[in-house]
Amino acid sequence: MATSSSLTPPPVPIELHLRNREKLLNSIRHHLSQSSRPLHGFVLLQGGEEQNRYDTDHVDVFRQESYFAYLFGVREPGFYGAIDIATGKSILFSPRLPAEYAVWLGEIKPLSYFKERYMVSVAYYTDEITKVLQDEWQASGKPLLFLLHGLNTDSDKFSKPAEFQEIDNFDTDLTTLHPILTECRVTKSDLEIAVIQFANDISSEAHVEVMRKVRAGMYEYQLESIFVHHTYMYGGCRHCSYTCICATGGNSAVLHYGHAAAPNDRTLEDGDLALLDMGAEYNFYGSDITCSYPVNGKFTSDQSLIYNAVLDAHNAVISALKPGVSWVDMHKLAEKVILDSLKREGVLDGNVGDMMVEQLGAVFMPHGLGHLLGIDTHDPGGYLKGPERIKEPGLKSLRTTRQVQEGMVITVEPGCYFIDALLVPAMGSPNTTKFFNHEAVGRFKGFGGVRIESDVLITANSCKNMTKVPREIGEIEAVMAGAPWPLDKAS
Ligand SMILES: [Mn+2]
Repeated sequence: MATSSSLTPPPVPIELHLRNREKLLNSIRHHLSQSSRPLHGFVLLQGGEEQNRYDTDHVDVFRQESYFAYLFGVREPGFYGAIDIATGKSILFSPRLPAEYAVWLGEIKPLSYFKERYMVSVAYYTDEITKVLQDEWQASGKPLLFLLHGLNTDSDKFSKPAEFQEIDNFDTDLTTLHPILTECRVTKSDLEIAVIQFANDISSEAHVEVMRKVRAGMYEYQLESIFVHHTYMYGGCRHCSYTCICATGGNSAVLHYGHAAAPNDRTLEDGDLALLDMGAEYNFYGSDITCSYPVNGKFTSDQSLIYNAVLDAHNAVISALKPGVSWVDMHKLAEKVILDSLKREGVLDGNVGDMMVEQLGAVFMPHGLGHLLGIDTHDPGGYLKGPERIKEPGLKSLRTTRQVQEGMVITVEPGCYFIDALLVPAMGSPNTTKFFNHEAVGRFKGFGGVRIESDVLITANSCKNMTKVPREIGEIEAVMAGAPWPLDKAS
């Protein structure tokens, strides 16, 4: 069967970013009037810069900074962008490129090109920022800049406020913009959802392609290669949303396997379970999908047991998700469904409520149930207001504790892993040893783990699963045996 695709990369209307700017403008104006502050000042963001590899002239492929991408959709490095809160005018500032750029890197585009391409009111050069903003300023005193400064609660790093020469000629506000702009990114517009859907469609198709080609004897990185090729070849996706995790055998219990020190380089063996967490990014917006299945295409009874425990948790959460539901409750629901299954199958023993009190769920699922998804894989806004992080195992790893709301895109990714570093202490602890059927748990030594991850859009009354991969064991085994996907239900 020749490799091909039913998909082509869709054109993305630049209105997407124009609407994002309008959303911010409305939010910030609303906030300023609520706090009885004047409706003027400039939102000023600095776009990303190209990065060299250490001291060399090797330049990594540039990917725009996410907040800047959200508001302006600019793919080139070195830009600044401003929004005039008084007038709503949007202004892009392009770097003034040297003449030799035309020799090495191609045509130097005129300002009119950027004005049209990015649908802004006007475009200037970055060395004109001070003059342009002073001329635009209608009020008295120094012009006011709203700069982006705030904590990313996933990375614990701070966004970098715009810097430029002569910034001393301005008043700056470092606290207002970040929470407002971040909150804008938490719910997605229809145009954003369409892009995330395409990233999901092409990534789902690529996962199926990997599923069809996986064989014992291959290297893990060959699965990564098939995925990346498919999403780039047929989806135009130059970037993945994150480093591909292609974990097989015992590696599937390493949550973020695939990094430079563990570069997806194990040889697949018959009888292995594969855990493949891969997602492509399209026009800045990402996807985040995990499939778990046996390398040889046939689930053993123990593999089925763990897989179905996780699938039941995944499906239970998706059935329960709707606006107003607490993400903490969803995490606990997933834990409970997994513990119920492990008890039913004789791996655990005792009362599941008591197990929950002792936080046994976090022994098998030490990560959070999922996270907001958008321009960043871990999209910001998880802890913007309301409750602080919970300190308990498992729950402390939650990337949000919010109630879900319509328009959020969030991943649902329960997992069940046999991680010695967690199991051994729990099986030895006086509080929890009684819950384990030690002999049954022993069967899972070196098993690794299962994760099932889908991207879900919260709708008015429920949710929609944007990920379209085989999930039932019967579907996976059929597709791995050569059946088309989606399965032809009629035949
Ligand atoms: Mn994820």
